[in-house]
Amino acid sequence: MRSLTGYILFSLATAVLSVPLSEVSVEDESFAKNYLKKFFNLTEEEGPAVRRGISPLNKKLAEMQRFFGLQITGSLDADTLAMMKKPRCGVPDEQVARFSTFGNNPKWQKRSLTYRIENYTPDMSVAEVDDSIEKALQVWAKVTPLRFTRIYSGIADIRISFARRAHGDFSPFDGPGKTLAHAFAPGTGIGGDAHFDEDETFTFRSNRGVVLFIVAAHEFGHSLGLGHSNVPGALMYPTYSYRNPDTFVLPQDDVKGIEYLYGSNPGNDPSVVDPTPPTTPDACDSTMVLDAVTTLRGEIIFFKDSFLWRRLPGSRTPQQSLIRSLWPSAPVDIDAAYESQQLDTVFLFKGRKVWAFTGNQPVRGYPKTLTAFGLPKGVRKIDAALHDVNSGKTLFFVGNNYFSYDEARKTMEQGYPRLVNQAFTGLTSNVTAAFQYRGFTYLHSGPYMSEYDLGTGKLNRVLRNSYFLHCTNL
Ligand code: 0DY
Ligand code: ZN
Ligand code: ZN
Repeated sequence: MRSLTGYILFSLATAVLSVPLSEVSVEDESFAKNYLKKFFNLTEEEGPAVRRGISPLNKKLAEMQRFFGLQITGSLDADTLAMMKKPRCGVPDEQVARFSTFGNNPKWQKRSLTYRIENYTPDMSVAEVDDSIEKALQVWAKVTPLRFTRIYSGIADIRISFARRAHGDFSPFDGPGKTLAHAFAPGTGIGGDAHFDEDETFTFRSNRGVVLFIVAAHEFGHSLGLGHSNVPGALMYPTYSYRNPDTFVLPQDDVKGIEYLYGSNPGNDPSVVDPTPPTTPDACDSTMVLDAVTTLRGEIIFFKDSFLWRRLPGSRTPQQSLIRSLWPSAPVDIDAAYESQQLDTVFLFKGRKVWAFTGNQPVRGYPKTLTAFGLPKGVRKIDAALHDVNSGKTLFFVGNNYFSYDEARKTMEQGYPRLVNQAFTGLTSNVTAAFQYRGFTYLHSGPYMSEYDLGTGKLNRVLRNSYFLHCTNL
């Protein structure tokens, strides 16, 4: 069996499973489990591996060890634990977990590969399937020396098919949801092949169902030798999230992964290639300027580009994910955000538009425009929004000014805008994000964050983003 799990099983069979977890302290064991849950998608699910006596934990340990180039033992040994405890910023760049390849780095030994579409899904037209597959292969061809030729008969390197449930490769599909597709690492026979779960609803570009182009591009990453990446936003991240196929650009992490295997595209003139590949913002970057910050039911949420970090009340380490995975209909690159605890609603601002969500449900009637909040028509965007729990007022920052919105009366207060500098001392540039937490008010300007006590009007101290948004341990 040469499936994804097959590779892991194969390497485990040759590995020593001698150091049992019981020799490790209970704290270390649960630390390791949490680490694997967070970064390597460890779940408690049953699978073929469980029946063979290899637990999901051992499997994930092996995966992680491969990631970091440690000895693959599948057990929690000292080296592995030490790697888990290394702060991410202290790790040399080469060792930061990101893209991965399979066990012995299988890759194609030729640059010209053939593919064949063996059957079609009834969900889409033939032309749409052909186009999605072709474009998905081009995603990789663009950044490598690899070239793909379609064949209509005979045995192709990459055989593409749609199937449901058991389909002859010992990795049956699971009905709608969960596994959407799988693919085999480079090799002869089934190697390189990509299978799509016919129980999914595939689409060409709508955000209902799953976009075949995106899933296929991910699967072909496997067909070419890439494993999963733990960088949120990477195409090879283990979970699907909707992206617009018309504007898709292969993220930086995936470019690095595939170039590591095959080198870059010799025909690419660096000045005419795509816009710089999208990168995932790094909490460890002390110069990062956040787009917005808000609370949400006791959590703090930090926004940057298409990403957010959630800082849960009990935990010091924020979790990064895509904005879309929390709110599929939300915008990216937002300007401002705030939470109204009374309405149990979070408002997101971008340009003249305002979105509203209660929990992860969109609120009916939104998106609205800024004028719905009583802001003058001339305001094209706001820089930040701050909800003051004590007064029930929400401040909207626009340039040097701010407005004050009365949440209870749903009107803008008289006598505004006022100058930001008159109410908040010590700010040297515009407010870029704002929020309240545990009675204090935080105004970001650039990478700095000023802590105010609104009761006394006093500036307490100037901090960095990292005060709340800790650099994650990886
Ligand atoms: N296939 O490549 C997968 O990763 C399987 C799981 C694997 C253990 C066989 C899979 O279908 N995972 C789902 C997936 O969508 C997970 C999910 O979100 N339901 N993977 C493909 C995918 C497609 C597009 C991932 C990304 C983008 N990032
Ligand atoms: Zn299959
Ligand atoms: Zn995958």
